[in-house]
Amino acid sequence: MDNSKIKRYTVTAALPYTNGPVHIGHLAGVYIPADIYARYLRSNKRDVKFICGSDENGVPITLKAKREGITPQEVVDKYHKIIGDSFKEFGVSFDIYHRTSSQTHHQTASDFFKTLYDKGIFTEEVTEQYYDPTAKQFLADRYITGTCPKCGNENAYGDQCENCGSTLNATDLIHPKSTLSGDQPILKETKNWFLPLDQYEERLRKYIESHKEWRPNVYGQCQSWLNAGLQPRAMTRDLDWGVRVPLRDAEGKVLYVWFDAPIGYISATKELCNYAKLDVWNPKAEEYYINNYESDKCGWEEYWKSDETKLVHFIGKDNIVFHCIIFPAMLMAHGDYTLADNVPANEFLNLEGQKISTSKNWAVWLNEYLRDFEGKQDVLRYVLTATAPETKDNDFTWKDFQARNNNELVAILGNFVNRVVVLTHKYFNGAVPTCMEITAVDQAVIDELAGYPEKISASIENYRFREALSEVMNVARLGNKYLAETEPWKLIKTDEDRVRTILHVALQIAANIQILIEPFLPFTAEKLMKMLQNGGHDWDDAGSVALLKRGHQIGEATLLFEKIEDAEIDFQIEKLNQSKSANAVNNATATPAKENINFDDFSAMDIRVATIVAAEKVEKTKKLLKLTVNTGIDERTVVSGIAEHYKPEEIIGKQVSMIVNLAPREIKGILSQGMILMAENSEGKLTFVAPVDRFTEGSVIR
Ligand code: B3M
Ligand code: ZN
Repeated sequence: MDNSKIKRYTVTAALPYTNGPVHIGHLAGVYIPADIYARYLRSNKRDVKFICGSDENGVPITLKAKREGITPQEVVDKYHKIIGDSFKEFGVSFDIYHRTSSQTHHQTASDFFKTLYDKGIFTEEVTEQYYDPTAKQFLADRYITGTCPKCGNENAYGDQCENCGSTLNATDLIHPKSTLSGDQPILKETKNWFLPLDQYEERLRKYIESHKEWRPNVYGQCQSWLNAGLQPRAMTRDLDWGVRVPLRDAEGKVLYVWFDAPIGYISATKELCNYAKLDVWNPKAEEYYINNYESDKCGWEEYWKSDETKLVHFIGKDNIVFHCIIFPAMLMAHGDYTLADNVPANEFLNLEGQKISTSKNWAVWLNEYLRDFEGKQDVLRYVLTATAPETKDNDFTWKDFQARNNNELVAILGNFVNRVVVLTHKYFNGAVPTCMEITAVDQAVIDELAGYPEKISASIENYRFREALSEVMNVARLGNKYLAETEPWKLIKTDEDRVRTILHVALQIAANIQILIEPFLPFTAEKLMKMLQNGGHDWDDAGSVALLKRGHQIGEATLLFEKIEDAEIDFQIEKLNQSKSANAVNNATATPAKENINFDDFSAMDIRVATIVAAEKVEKTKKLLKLTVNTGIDERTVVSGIAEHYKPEEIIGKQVSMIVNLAPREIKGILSQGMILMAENSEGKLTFVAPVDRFTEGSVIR
């Protein structure tokens, strides 16, 4: 977009699903880069609205509620607060953190849908969907389990088998079961409204192709969607949680969560501008919304419907299609709206070499981080920006976190600022000394400094935040190099005037860092502001060496960063290892597999179907039963350790599997000739392994 045309910016960050807290992957992928961008724009005195909120509709919320035995509203209330607090604590500077369960949102989304409906955009389609007659409701894919047709996993979901990774349709499942009642669901016809994406394909292609500057991962994904051909997609769902479909014949239907969620950006902007206020909200009313808007303080429409507005969506890579294809198609269909100028989607952040997983607790949760590293928000912001997954998946490791803190933040940035402030106090009682005579060395530093703001701006405006941050660190490196070369601590005895100039220049470098680091490390910028007693500067002032006037009194030296010790890192690694072993217990209750054997080893075992014909307790033992077994070959005695699980009279007549060629052993004076096979679970419970149907004794098992 032509920069001279831009009057204002609408910057959005993906609305997090409100079914759990946020972790470092969210922060690195979306919220830190978005915050850097918004802060940078503000520092440049640009008009910006930085928009976010909770995504509170959709099936994941209702599932979470079911699992926890609370209502969906309780789920979203809980996590809206937790997530909102985390963002605040990490200095993510949204102008509004809204929520899609709000009245303004329901109204806006409903209104949007109705506009499209009235324009005749949607196609109506009747399809057959699974329905639970007991629970009296249609079943979202995640509410159906059954046997995977591909791998036979009995606990596959209606949309996916987690065992073999196949994407499924609910109707593919063998023996489908409703998770609500446990009953087999029936197929029932239902009507839904579809957005004919295929009709927007050409316009979308033009739109995408006019943005060749987008990140290759984003551009490439859009191309592959378009090349595969777009299909109509249902914009309504049979569900009882979400924004109700504002039509008379749509009882029990809500808007598809990916229809309403991006509209959440718009409703948040409205809320921010104090726009939509309804007198009454009566979902039972014939009309679901009444245009009774009160005021529009900041003019929300300017932020969405003007070609002088630059709209930028910050998202993770799994949301690309929704922001680059579906939402733009919705906006095109509506007609009045501006399309995004860029969608800088990040790839994923892994943790210690593994995919972050909420369910496996393989994550660094923001609330836990703050408990363990109190006041160290900027350390995490720094590390997550320095290792941001901008072009490919990246890995967060605790060792790297420690190294970047100790070797970069402490040793480069903190060290430079500390030295300058301490020396100024020591030699000049904390007053900015006068700049005396500028030497060639000073001039070279001043010139280099002057070039940084533009370089950093260019990186930020092109969404290369890692690069931008490393340039800011180069300013601190420049400062350190300058001090090392000029050695004011040596000169002070012989040439005080020279020291005045050096510290004057060095203090200006520190004041520049304060401005340039603010979008990235706002807490550090704040500390610097106090230390230098330097307020009121913004991006335009950076590059200058006249930020701190001579005689200006600076504040006390405080440490910007402190070393992180091995013990703190070991503790974090240990914590992760614990979730790893907890997962091993929870997920795979089975003991690990034994080493492979060859087929001969297996076929050496003679396993047969046998029937227990008599059973009695072995005296003076708790665990043993003496069994008489018909093996088909003979009748023989076997001593078996099952007395705590079965009474002798219970098992007479039972069929079992038995190894008949195991060398006989004497147990408690009884010769045991063979072994009965038992299955044992992780709690030590035993059960017989038997043929499913009654079978002839002596039948070979192989
Ligand atoms: N809540 C998906 C996610 O958290 C979704 C983003 C909505 S943005 C409009 O990945
Ligand atoms: Zn499968």
